[in-house]
Amino acid sequence: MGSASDADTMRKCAETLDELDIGYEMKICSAHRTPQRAHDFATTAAGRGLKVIIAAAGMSAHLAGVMAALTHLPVLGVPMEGKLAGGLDALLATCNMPKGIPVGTMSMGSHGAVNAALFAAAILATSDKDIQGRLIAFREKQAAAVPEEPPSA
Ligand code: RP5
Repeated sequence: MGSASDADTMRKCAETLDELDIGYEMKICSAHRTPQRAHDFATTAAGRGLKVIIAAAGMSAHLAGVMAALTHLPVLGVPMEGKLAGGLDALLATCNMPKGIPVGTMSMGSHGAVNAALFAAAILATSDKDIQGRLIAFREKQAAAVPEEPPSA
């Protein structure tokens, strides 16, 4: 994530990864304020065994794009909600990548944080049957928790 101020939102991502029993590391590395740290994180990620990078940033959100430029690993971007048009700036900065360097952009804020974990799980599930099983179980549990009838007024 780009800032400590993103942590509350990205804890939703961590909680979802915990539920799926998927290991992760959480770091603050800003494309703007700590560019060397962001560079080092991305360039060492594959060698350290990471499989997917989830990059959360707000405002002029370059973190996911910078990560994607520096590693062949799949990068999922989570735009943080913000004061300018609710965070539309971060959404556009994260998703509108030039061809050649893709970022899989999630929805904004906590919805995107949870979906990033689920999308990462889906990527990992293509080559890991245990994760696939846990992801399917998660989806079944989620479906079972949705009532068929709306609450009475
Ligand atoms: C971005 O700027 C961060 O990802 C954060 O969402 C936003 C604001 O950062 P702070 O000023 O709260 O540290 O780099």
